[in-house]
Amino acid sequence: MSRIVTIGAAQMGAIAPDESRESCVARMVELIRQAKSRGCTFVVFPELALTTFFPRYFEEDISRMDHWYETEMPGPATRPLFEAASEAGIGFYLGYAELTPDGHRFNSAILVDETGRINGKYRKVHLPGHSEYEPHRPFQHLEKRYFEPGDLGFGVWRQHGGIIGMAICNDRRWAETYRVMGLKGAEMIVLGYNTPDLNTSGHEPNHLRMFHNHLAMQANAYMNGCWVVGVAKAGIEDGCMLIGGSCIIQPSGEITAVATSLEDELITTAGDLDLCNMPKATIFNFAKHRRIEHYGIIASQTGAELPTKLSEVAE
Ligand code: CDV
Repeated sequence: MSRIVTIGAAQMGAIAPDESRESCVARMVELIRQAKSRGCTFVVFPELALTTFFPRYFEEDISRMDHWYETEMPGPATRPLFEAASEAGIGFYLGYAELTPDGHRFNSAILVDETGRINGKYRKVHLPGHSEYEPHRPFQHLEKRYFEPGDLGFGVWRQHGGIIGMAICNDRRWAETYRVMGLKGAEMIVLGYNTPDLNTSGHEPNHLRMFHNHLAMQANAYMNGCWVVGVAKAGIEDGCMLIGGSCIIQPSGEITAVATSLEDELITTAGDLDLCNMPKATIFNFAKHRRIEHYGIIASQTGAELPTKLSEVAE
């Protein structure tokens, strides 16, 4: 049986602070229409795809930010997306801000199957940025203020004849993200991102933002023998430039499609999940080659602990 999934990476251009959910959803429905006409069965949307990237705004009283979050999924504004996708027989990944009934806030994503059923949920684990106002920055990145670290771990789900895992933005820079899902058999890891073209934490030439974006996803696709689909919200949002560069990466680590604009843009690849088989059976056959007796500190220690002696050479 063929395991080809025609993947659509649905990059979105900027979302202005006053743009409504309905308008964002109408843009996504148009991308679903294009995806259908190009034979896609699965579409990936960005992180926080229903609103502007609101963690750039400081608010003392967090409850005054409630309007940026979804309290139900689908809700009245998002239901047309679910309907359009299921009518088209298309499954999708959608990133949004989640406010739970008991008051917890997460940067979340869902995996929806081709019938419109929510098959999986992920809550962002690696939250970047800071929790208090930092006046030296040209703009804020307050994810640590507005979200709790995800409490669901890195799940994978059977869908579209394969095994799909989810991540969100900053997660893509961490090898652990992919390896945990790789150890659960992930054949496709999908993620959305909002990445300013300026590093406000330290000096870094702007061109490195795109290089690191692709470097991390390509390397980890290769090292886990899986497809990786990374989808941007791009362009100038309220004066803040977000990189584009949405891409589809095959298990060799090579990019098969890349966005060329900073606007709403659909890129596609007919992705054969069986391309995962060879790397998973040979060079990255985890069961055969991993040496877990040497990996313990990866899961028990966060920061680096330096050697105490000047040189520690094994006898
Ligand atoms: N939304 C994000 O997680 N953005 C981060 C920051 C650090 C730019 C990113 O890793 O792209």
